[in-house]
Amino acid sequence: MKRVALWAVAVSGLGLAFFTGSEAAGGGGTGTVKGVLKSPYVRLAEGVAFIERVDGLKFEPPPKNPVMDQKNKIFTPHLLPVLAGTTVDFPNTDDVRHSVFSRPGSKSPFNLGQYDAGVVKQVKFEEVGVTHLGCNIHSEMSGYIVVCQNPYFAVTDRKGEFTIPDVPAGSFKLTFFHEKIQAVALDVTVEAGKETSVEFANLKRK
Ligand SMILES: [Cu+2]
Repeated sequence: MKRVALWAVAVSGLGLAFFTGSEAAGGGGTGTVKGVLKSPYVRLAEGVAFIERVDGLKFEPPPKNPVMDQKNKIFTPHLLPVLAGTTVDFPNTDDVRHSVFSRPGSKSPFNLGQYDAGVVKQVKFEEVGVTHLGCNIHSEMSGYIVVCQNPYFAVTDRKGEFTIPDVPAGSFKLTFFHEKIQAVALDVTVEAGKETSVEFANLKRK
């Protein structure tokens, strides 16, 4: 009888990763990637660090839609990373109308039109890449949706630090998105039960 390993692991509450087959990356256990973006711009806005691509695994969007709120005329959170295939809720919790759209150059173009307080609109993000949000009524509103190929991503804190847990053992490209910093990629090797430390240094402003 051919033995096929099949199990599911919760990934940071973001969804499920299904590891299939003995040769899949999941067969080797998981480790943690811890790192930092060394740049003064991390204090101005958060970024997101993510593994570019993980092959051999199937990822399911989270059962509960992540939320990009509009509150006090601010996109909240300012930056939302999601797994490809995820539907994002865009509630309007202000008492004024908003008109959310994707700015030029966005990977997933859309325009929700004007809508009232209390209304929730939805957008499904299929394409891997960055979408820059704007509002046609409040030009100062700005936010980002970063769509990733896999659920191994983490938002940076005010020091630029991030932790990506439960990454399958293997070798990957680790990169990031930050609105003010030019992206670069690093090679990382993740070992089961271990923590891999990375540092993005000598970063340039966009
Ligand atoms: Cu608005």
